[in-house]
Amino acid sequence: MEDEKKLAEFQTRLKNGESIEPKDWMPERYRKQLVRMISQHAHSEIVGMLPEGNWITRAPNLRRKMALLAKVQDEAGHGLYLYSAAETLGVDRESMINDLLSGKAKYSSIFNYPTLTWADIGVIGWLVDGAAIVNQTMLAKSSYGPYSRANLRICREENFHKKQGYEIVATLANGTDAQRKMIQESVNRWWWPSLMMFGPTDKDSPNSAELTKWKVKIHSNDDLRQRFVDLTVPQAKAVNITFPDPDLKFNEETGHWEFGEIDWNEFYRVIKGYGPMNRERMNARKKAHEDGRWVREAAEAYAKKKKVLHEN
Ligand code: FAQ
Repeated sequence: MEDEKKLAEFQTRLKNGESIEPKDWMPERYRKQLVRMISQHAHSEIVGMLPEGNWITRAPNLRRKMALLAKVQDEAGHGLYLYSAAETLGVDRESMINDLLSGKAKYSSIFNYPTLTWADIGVIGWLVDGAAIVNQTMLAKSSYGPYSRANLRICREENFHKKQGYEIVATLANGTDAQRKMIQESVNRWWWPSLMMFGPTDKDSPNSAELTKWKVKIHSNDDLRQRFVDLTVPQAKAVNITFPDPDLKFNEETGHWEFGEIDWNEFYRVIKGYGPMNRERMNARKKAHEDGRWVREAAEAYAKKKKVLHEN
């Protein structure tokens, strides 16, 4: 009876657009879903440093190198805001990281593709950060306070990331024949995986109904994907880039760009761990975690010593 009353109050708060804060009562499923989603989002930011980090030493000039370094560091910061947001739900960071390293927790499919040329750095900023902004602008309005505030800040930084990416794309697209070829080839590889970032179609998305009910998601996977396509096609046209989709066409009646069928077999293969770079990404994270062990141990020993001194 008590819980039913609390649940009704909780639903009224959501209906009134109130934000839920860490010490407020919340249904266990709400807490669980948020921990799953926020921790996966945090892991994505951290693993997402790897494909671009791969090009820091090979950036074509100092200006590009400074921007890329700043971007990759921002992604680390996003991971940290998000782990902190998840910790407010009573889960500790070590267990979240163990879940990532054991393969129990997911991270975004997009980071399991390789960065083969410098053009990929432009395309990641433009398409991957572009897709992330569409998704995270919605999440900045989600019902859980710490998660919505983290996304607000993340989106401000992702906007800079997108601009630096699009500037690289525009420069290459207006460059030599070889540069134009390189950028188009990169877009051809990243377009479909970028569309997969929004998750399965609405009819195949098991978590959406619950997340929508709790106002964590405000728009569906398909609606956000469509919004991304509508925003991105004119940006491609402005720099004479095409997308590898013969079915892409503007529907005058709906005002939307229609697009072809996504290869869902590829999506499920990648999220099950069999994408082109899953193994490399996990090995790199495991090594980084192992290399940082001494820092964690030193910090723990320091905290313990401080506690003993304080108690005496
Ligand atoms: N990749 O029922 P749904 C970034 C999983 S940040 C891998 O629809 P949901 C910034 C899903 O987890 C990018 N797995 O799930 C950056 C679920 O599995 P589970 C990350 C995916 O939660 C830029 C199952 O499929 N952003 O890029 C994917 O309602 C550049 C069924 O799916 C976020 O994480 C996928 N693409 O919707 C960083 C945003 N899609 O857990 C560095 C927060 C679905 O039941 C460089 N997350 N799955 O075993 C979300 O908005 C949602 O969680 C979705 C999935 C939309 C990702």
